[in-house]
Amino acid sequence: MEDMSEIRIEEATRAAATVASRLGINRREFLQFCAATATTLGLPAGAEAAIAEAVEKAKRPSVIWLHFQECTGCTESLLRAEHPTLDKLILDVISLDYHETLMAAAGHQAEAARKAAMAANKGKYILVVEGAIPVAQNGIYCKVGGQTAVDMLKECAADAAAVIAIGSCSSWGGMPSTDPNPTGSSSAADILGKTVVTIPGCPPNPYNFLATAVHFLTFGKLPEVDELGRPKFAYGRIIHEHCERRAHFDAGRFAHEFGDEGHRMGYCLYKLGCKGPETHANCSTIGFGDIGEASWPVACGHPCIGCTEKGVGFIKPIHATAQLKGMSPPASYPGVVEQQGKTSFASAAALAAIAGAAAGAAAMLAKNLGKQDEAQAQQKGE
Ligand code: FSX
Ligand code: SF4
Ligand code: F3S
Repeated sequence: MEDMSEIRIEEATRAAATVASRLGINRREFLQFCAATATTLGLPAGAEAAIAEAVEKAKRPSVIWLHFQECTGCTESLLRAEHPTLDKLILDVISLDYHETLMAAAGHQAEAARKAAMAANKGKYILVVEGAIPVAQNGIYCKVGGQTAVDMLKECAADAAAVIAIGSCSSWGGMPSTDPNPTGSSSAADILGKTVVTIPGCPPNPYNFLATAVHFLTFGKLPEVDELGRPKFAYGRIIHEHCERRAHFDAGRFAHEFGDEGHRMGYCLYKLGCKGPETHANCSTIGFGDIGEASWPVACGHPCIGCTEKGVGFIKPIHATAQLKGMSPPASYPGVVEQQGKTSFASAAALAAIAGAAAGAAAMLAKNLGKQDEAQAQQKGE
């Protein structure tokens, strides 16, 4: 066993050195990324070696990325990921052959690039769909290159190896489908008449997309999904289970108004309409936007609006109280002395991982553990 793990470590180290020099990043940073991705995916110890090797050797899958009714926040959030900088990594993990926001080409040139990429990778490319697809009045509310979104989606999906709907808009209609939905905004699955892999969130967490792409690269298939097409590693649990304010919920300590004493003390936001108890996502364990703790809505003092949950986000009134679904005790409780709701991201992520939650616990764990050490050292100094 020991020999095997030594071989794997050697392989991972060698692969990491190759990829790191290819990307112009440091090897340690790349290995941290592989380990964090493996943990995010809920894979057993040692899987980081397979990931490092896949990123080194596997042929990058061609990706055609379509934009329809949306705000481009999904792409924006991907561009803000920093582990290592996504622009380097994503372009090394996938071959982004068509992406209207990022490509330099425009007009006919862009359309020609899409058709060429589809023909060259027929049956093998991944189609990523960002934005809802309007169906009212024969789809005239969204056209690209003179083609309706409905027609373009069907054309591109016909020869795709897999379809991933990124963001709530393409996953289930999202913001554009808000009542009364005048354009008939629909999901990619509705248009294609089949379940597709969905990465909902408005915007979605970039690591959930990245981990899904790395899974495809490493294992040649997309990760296991729930009945709504959401990867279970990221959407298998409700936010409430690992929320840093959960101890306040269980103790009956709530904020009743924005700015009241309970709100200032970091109490539970349930009575302000937090939809954490009925929303499946890993926001509470992996945070958002690479800035460590306090980097997701609830930590910032805003109730979760359920942006990843069909039938909740943009559907239920923001301040209506959530339906308490599948209540279970949390895997861990924040310390009772942390009256201001300031559980560290690192400890929440580590505990979730230890509990075997496979809830996407550690995308930024290594980095934030570093921050945690710095903060503790500073506190001691003081
Ligand atoms: Fe939708 Fe993407 Fe919301 Fe925006 O483009 S999921 S509107 S954050 O970003 O599709
Ligand atoms: Fe956290 Fe919201 Fe649950 Fe309160 S209701 S514990 S703020 S997820
Ligand atoms: Fe969305 Fe709620 Fe997470 S609003 S980003 S699902 S905390």
